[in-house]
Order: sequence, then structure tokens, then C-alpha cells
Amino acid sequence: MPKLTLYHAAPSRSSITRWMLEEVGEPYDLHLLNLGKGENRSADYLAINPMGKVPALRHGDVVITEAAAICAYLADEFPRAKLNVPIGEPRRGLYLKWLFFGPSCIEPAVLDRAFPRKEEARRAALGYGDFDTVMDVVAEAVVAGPYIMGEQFTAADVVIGSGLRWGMMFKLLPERSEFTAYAARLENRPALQRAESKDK
Ligand SMILES: N[C@@H](CCC(=O)N[C@@H](CS)C(=O)NCC(=O)O)C(=O)O
Repeated sequence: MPKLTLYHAAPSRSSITRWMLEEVGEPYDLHLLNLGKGENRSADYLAINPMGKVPALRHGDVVITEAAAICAYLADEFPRAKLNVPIGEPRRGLYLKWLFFGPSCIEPAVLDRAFPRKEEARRAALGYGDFDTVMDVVAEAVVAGPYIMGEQFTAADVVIGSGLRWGMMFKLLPERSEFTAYAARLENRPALQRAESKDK
């Protein structure tokens, strides 16, 4: 079985993928990088991720970067963990939408609010539209629960849940009851608890 190595710094976006690895339950190694010391800018690491960012995951000879892509990859690569919606199932469309919605809508909406532009962009020009619509759409998706795909916990919960938890922690997201209840359900997951205590 090819070895899994996570290039990691905690706390950071690579904690998303550590949670995912704990959900998958396969053994993995950690390669810790000190971002403060600029180890992510070393030539060795830039050869792994030319973006100079964590996370990166090595699986045998394959290197995957981008947190949501790593979560999607792991879910498909280790189907026994039942963290994906397999190709061929109609629900896969919705599952993929949520995997992409994290990095393409939630994160930019939150970061634009944290670091406002000098000139407001037109709603039509922004891929996420506007902050309030993004929040309303996510709130509606998680309110019924327990998870974003209903009864099945998937990689999409790792991505969306991490974004919501991070945003609320830094007071960049409204603490809506839909979000706090969803976050509380996620925080009951042993894999998230393990990832957090190992990161500490
Ligand atoms: N789009 C990337 C973003 C990764 C990212 O921004 N990582 C931050 C840590 S949260 C990082 O490596 N920062 C160090 C730097 O840019 O110098 C992803 O989702 O994986």
C-alpha cells in the first residue's frame, strides 16, 4: 500500500486534511513545516507545492495540493471509509457542488469581508455573488442535518464544516443557529477530536 504523507502546519488549512485523514483511518506520516520560519518557501518544499502553501499530500508517487482536492481524493481513494458519493450515484452532483462551494464561495466571501476591497466589486463579477446569499445557502443546506448530504457524513462536511468553524472562531461569520448546531454535530466526531488533540 503506497505511503501517505501530509505536509502539515498546525493550526492552518492543513488541519482540514488532518481531520480528513483521521476520518479515513489509514496510517499516515506527518512532515511538519514551520511557516513562521519560512520552511514552506524552501526549495525542497516548493518542489512539492510550488505555491509554497500547506497542505500537500503525498500518496506513493502522487502529490495532491489544495485542501478540498485532498479531501476529495482521499474519499475516492479509500471508499471503504464511505466518505464519498461514488460516480454513478445521482447524489454525487450535489456532493461535488459542496466540495467546490467551500473554496470557491465560502472562503472568498469570508476573506473579502475580512480584507475589504478599496472598490466594491460588482456582484455579477464575483464568483460567490455576495456574502449574505452564501451564508443563507449554506445555512439552508445544513439546517436539516445531521450532515450536508443528510444522513451520510462525507468529505464535503470536512470542507464546509472546517470553513464554518474557522469563520466563527475568528468572528468572520455570523454565529447563526444553523451553523452552531451543525458545528456541534461535527465536533462530536471522534476523528475531529483526535485531529485537534494531535495538533495541539
Ligand atoms: N488554496 C489553498 C490555500 C492554502 C493556504 O493558504 N495555506 C496557508 C496556511 S492556512 C499557508 O500555507 N500559508 C503560508 C504562506 O502562504 O506563506 C488550500 O486550500 O489548500
